[in-house]
Amino acid sequence: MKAHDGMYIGGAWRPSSGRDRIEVVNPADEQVIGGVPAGTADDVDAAVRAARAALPGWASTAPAERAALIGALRDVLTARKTEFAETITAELGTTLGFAEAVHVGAPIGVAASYAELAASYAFEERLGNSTVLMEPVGVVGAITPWNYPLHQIVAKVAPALAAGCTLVLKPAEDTPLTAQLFAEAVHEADIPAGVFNLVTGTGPVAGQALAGHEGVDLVSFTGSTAVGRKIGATAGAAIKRVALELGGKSANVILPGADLAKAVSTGVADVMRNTGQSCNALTRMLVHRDQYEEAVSLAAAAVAKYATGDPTQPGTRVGPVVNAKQRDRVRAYIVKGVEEGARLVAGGPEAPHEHGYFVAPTVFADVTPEMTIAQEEIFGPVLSILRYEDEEDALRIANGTVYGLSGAVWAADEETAVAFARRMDTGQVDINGGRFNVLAPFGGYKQSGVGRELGPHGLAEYLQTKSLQF
Ligand code: TXE
Repeated sequence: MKAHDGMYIGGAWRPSSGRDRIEVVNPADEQVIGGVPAGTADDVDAAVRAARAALPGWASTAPAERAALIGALRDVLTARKTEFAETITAELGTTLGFAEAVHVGAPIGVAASYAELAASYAFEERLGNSTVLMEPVGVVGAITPWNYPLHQIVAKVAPALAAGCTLVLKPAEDTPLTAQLFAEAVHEADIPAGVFNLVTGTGPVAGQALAGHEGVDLVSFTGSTAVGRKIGATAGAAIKRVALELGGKSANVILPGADLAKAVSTGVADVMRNTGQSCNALTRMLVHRDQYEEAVSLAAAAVAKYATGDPTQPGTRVGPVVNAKQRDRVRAYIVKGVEEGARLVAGGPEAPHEHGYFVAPTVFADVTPEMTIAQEEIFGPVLSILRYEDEEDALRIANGTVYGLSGAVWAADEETAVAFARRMDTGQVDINGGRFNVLAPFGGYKQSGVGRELGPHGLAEYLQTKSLQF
C-alpha cells in the first residue's frame, strides 16, 4: 500500500533522522503491506518545535476561520472515505463494511460536530465582575492506539484544532498508514503548516519522547492502562495536563422485564463489532438467574451467525485481531476462562483459519465475578455471561471491577433502566439500546481514565481559563 517515507512536520514530508523502520502487516493473511520510518527523539523534537512555532498564529485565528478549516477537513475525509476504509481494513483486519460505516463514518461526524462547535462555542464569558477567557492549552502531544485508527486521531485532533491548539501525533505501530492518510487530508484541507504534525514510531521511543517533551503542554493518550499509568506519572512530575482514555470491562445489565431476545442479540453484536477490539465493548452480560439459561441459548445461537474470514468479503462479520501478540493474548484469556471453570458455549482457543490472526467468536456461561475473564480487559471477540440474584446483586457485579468506561441497561421501561444507570460507576450508559452520540462526553470513571473526549466536554479538555476582574 502507498506509504510516505517520512514524517509530516511543518506542512511537509521530511525524512526521519534515524534508519529504523516499522513493517505494516495485514492481519488477515500475515503479508507485509508496507512500511514507515520509526521516528526518533530528534524527529519528535523537530515536530514539537514546528507545533510551537505555529501556535501563536493558530491560537489567534478567529474561531470561525478555524471552524471553516475543520469543515474542510471533514470534506476531505468524506471525499476519501473509501480509501480510508480500505487502508483501515488492510492494517487492522476489521470488516470493510464496518470500516466505512463506523471507522470512517464516526470521525466524519466528529469533525462535523467540531466544525460547528468551533463556530458557536463561548470562548469568553462574564461571571460577576470577571471576564473569563477560554484559551488554548498550547501544544498537544497525541498518542493513539490501533483499534479505531482514524477515529482515535480525529477525536483528539478536531477538538484541539477547534480550541486553537497545535499538535504532534504519534499513532500506533500497527496502523501508521491510516495516520499518514490523515496527514494528507490535513494538508489537502489547507490547515496551516505546523498546526498538525505526524511522527510515526514505536511507543518506547517516539511515544515516550513525545510524552516527556518539555515543549508539550498536554498529553492526550488512548491505550492500555499500563502505558497510561506511565504517561500519567511523567505528566504529573512535569506538572503538565494529561488526558487518559484507557481500558474497560463494561457491563450489559439485562433487568427482568426487558426484551430478552433483543438485549442478548444487541449485546452479542456489540462484543463482536471490530472483533471485540473496542474499549467500550459490553463484555460482561448480566442476566437474572430465572432467565439465565434462556439468555445463554440465545447468545449461543446469535454468535453462530458471526462468520470469521477475509474482512474484504461481504459475508464476513468478524475479521482477525490486529496482530499475533493480541491473538495470543486473547487465546490465553480463553484458556484461562476454561481453567477457572467457566462453561464454553461457543468458540474456544482453537484457530478458525490456518493463516491470519483469527480468534473464534467465543461465549462463556457460568462466569462468576471474580474470574479473570470477568475482571480483565480481553480485547477480543469474547463474551462472558454472568448470573445475578436481584438488582442489588447486579449493581454490585456491574460496579465490581477497576474499570468504569461504559455500560448498558435493558429494562421494561426507560425509568427503571435510568434509575439503575444512575447508580453505575461508569462514564457512559446506553439505555435500552441507546446509540452513539458524537456530542456526548466519552471517558472513564475509576481506572478507565481521566478526562473526556467528544462534544463540548471534549473541547474543554483543550482549553485553559484566564479570568480578568473589571
Ligand atoms: O497498547 P499500548 P497495546 C488495551 C487492550 C489491549 C492492550 C494492549 O486491552 O489488549 O491495551 O494493547 C503507545 N510511552 N488497549 O499494547 O501499548 C503505542 O505506541 C508512550 C485499550 O497496543 O498502550 C501506541 O501508540 N507511548 C485501548 C499507544 O501507546 C507509548 C486501545 C497504545 O499502545 C508507550 C488499545 C510509552 N512507553 C489497547 N508504550 C483503548 N483504550 O481503546 C506504548 N505507547
